[in-house]
Amino acid sequence: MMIDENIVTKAIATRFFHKFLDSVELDVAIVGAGPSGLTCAWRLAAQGFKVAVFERKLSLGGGMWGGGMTWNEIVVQEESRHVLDEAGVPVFEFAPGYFTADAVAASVTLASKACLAGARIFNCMSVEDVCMRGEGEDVRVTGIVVNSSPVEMAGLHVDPLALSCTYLIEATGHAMEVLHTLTRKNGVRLKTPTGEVMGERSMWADTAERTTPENTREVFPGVWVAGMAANACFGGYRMGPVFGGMLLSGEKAAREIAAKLRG
Ligand code: 48F
Repeated sequence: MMIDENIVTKAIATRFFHKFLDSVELDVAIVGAGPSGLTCAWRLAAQGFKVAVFERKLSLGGGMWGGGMTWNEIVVQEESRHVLDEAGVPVFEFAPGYFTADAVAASVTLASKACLAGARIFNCMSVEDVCMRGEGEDVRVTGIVVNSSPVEMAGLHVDPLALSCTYLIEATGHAMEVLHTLTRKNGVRLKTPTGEVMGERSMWADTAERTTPENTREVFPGVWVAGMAANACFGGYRMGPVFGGMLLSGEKAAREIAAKLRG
């Protein structure tokens, strides 16, 4: 068969814009394709919700690829290994209750599960702002404002585009970019004890793993936090290369948001 470059161009443009146009009104927009965001996307898409993940980088997996200090193995605990088991990632017991998995296998498999379940993945797109509606008690985040990552990296003066969502999930890890933008630009108070982003504390893996799922919740009308962002938002500790809490956090966000979407 002769390859016609024009057909290749039309195929990519047509298919991409079909995918993008179909994502302008979302049930859930997830910012960040780390382990919590991907798990959440997989679980929501598998239930038929319209969900898209926006990831600044070309690659998916966030901080999971590098394991600890680039030694590409991760640790999960008993309570969370079912997520990797269900995804088909081989898991090995190292010591009673401590399981390891290949960080690359975990990253690519969770990404694959999310994609194949029907989540739209927009890599190389950065979320730079949110859409707001209402005043006072009725204020709510109703969407995201996205731009091409190369535009952002080059510092070009190019306007972004907006998409709507019923729920936005901040899964950007340590950075908490969405919450910082939301509070800085709008002067609003979050549902944290201080009303602000509390910031992450130093390492205490045991406590951090427990509080990551606990802190996974709605932090502002329309905005949920998941993964490391949940802990950092509520002043929790960090946990290093233990990833069980990330998986459980993604699962919890998906479970609770699905229940809300179903009404
Ligand atoms: O940091 P990340 O892996 O998030 P996570 O799911 O997992 C945290 C762990 O990797 C690790 C840890 C121990 O378990 O603490 O750090 O909480 O992935 C966050 C992703 O969000 C992307 C970023 O490139 C990364 O891949 N991201 C950050 N800001 C934006 C963004 C943004 N504004 N727009 C799009 N993507």
